[in-house]
Amino acid sequence: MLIVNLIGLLVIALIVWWFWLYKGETQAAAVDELVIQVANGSYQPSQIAVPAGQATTLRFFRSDESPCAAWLIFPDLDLSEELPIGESKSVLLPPLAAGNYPFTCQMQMYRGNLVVSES
Ligand SMILES: [Cu+2]
Repeated sequence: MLIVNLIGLLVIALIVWWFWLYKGETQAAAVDELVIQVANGSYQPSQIAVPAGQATTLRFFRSDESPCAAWLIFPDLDLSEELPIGESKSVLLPPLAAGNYPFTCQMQMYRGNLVVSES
């Protein structure tokens, strides 16, 4: 009985970690060359650094067939884009002020963060 409870707790901890705590690696590479992979329940990389005050294009490549992955949402920018499966999709972002702009799938299971900073 105790073992079962422990396993249950472990599974919960793992889920919490995966969906809310795990950040992935920060990607500082030039955004022009970056393709963000949408696969296996995550955006890779999930942390994207872009300069403030200039329009940016992000490229997303969705290989995940889960219907939930179909929509990319930037709640703070009032922006949502449909991502086709197996194609690269460019998403245009307006010039932004410095700050963090999270992006998610429809149900907020996939999470990423756009880090905008003054260069
Ligand atoms: Cu989702």
